[in-house]
Amino acid sequence: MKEEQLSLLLKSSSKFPPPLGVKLSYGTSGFRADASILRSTVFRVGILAALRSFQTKSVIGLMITASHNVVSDNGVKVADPSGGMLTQDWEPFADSLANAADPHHLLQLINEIIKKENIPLDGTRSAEILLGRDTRPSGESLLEAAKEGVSSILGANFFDIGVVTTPQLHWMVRQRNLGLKASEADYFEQLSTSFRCLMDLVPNKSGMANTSEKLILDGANGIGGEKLEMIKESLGLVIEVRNSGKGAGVLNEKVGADFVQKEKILPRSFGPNDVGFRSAEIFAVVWGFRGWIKFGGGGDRCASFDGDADRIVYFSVIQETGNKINLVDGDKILSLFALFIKEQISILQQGKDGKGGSEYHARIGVVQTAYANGASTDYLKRLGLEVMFTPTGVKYLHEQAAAYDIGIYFEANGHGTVLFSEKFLSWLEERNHELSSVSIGSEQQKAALRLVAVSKLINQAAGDALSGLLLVEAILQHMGWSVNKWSELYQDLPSRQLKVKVLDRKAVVTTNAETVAVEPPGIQEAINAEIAKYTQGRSFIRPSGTEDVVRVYAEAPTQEEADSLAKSVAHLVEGPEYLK
Ligand code: G16
Repeated sequence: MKEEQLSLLLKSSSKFPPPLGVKLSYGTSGFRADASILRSTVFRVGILAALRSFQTKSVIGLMITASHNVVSDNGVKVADPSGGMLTQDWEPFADSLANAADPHHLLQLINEIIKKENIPLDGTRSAEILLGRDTRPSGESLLEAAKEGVSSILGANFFDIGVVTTPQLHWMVRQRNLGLKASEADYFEQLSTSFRCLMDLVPNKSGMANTSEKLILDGANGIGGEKLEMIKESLGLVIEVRNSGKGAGVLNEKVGADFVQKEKILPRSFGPNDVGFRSAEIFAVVWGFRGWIKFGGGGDRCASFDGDADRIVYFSVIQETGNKINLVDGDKILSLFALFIKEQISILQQGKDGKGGSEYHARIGVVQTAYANGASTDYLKRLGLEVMFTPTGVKYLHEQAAAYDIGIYFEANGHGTVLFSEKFLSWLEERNHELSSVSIGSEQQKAALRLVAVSKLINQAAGDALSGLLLVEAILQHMGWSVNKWSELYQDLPSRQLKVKVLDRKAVVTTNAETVAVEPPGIQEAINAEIAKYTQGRSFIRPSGTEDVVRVYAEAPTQEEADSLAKSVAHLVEGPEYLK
């Protein structure tokens, strides 16, 4: 390392002392903690991102967000050249840099990374880092720390893209590295063009009763609602955004996808006096149709984003029960996408007529985690799909999904996307081209066009609530389905999720895609004994990688049983016997 570089690093890092007595680790989705202790971590991740950019000779992303966490938390994560999450090989570097005790130790670690990864810091190249942040008040000062981190590596430059959704940052990194247009306007343009293309291909538009009704979005008081407002005029949909972040509401507080999915109740601003169910009742009286609302003909179509708009769930209001909802979670979004894509592929293959083009049997794979509702997995298997399981964290699901021609992954919490392989896309383009010369306007050509549009609409870099919402909307139109009709694809098994605060969540170690706890000793046997009290019960525990808690999940034939199984397993976790 040159003298100039050494002294620059020593000088800048002395301005960012690490918090005393805190050990941070690059968790499920980067570093997350109370924002007040994160300046040094973000500064050091800025350095890491610059090194990664030099090593890969590509644009790298750095996002300041704590996504679904409380507003006082913040976090930082890195987007790799593909636009996906930082390669897991580099996570240990992130951990060691974040926890270096002083500037000299930090320098030593940086030197080790440079040597190990053969990083050319010879002044002949430059590096570029895209910096984004969500709406958290702590974001601005942390962004300054990131800028200092990047700038303390000679030749590294940052480009501040401002307040964006996390998936926008991932998308922009991918586009930049593919040499494609990468501004926010380009992102909106790609989404709205591909969405409108899918809408133009909707069969028999006259039957679309419910999906032409208003969609009400809960923006979690974060950035997603604001971005949807910016694009909605170009979509031809009627959308009302609530919890947009412009009012008095607090980010993620009793609002947003995480709250709605875990609590299964209405978010704030969606109570009986807010949501349109009074108008639905008036409608019902006029037409003499009260039962129509209850049994799936109507009800409001609502969706919730999380704070940085990388997750989405849908719901409708259950009319009789105050704040209860009919939740349509990530598993059902996955099922809807899988059903639609499978249908288009089979139309396309039926049309294989030997008039040019090669046979191509697209391999469709579905990836879930242990949180996936058992009924969703059964449904997907009944569709004839290959279902894989990984630990929690889109970094794991994304990697698995990328092994297929079409890989569809979703966590039950609404985080996911659909990946298309380059090989499949080239075949699709070719097939589309052939069809446009031999059978223009045929069902096969429409199926090919739909699949091309889906691949452009759905974010290829990361789970994206905005693009996910538009794909759901287009498919509901295509099917002529209401949310309630969609929800009837299968009946969820009752489930319950709880969080337990313990002294050291890392004392829980799991295996088998997090379904078995191997540590602390004896706890899995105790969990098994609780499960055995129920016919067809299922439960597991795992340490969260984003919050300081152990998560408990339980599934059982009735809600009461799921609640009681979750409660007894939570007791094991919080009791003195296993985790002190
Ligand atoms: C992040 C990850 C998700 C994960 C979630 C919860 O989401 O990207 O894959 O499901 O955290 O993780 P854990 O249970 O380990 O706390 P987000 O939306 O918070 O970025």
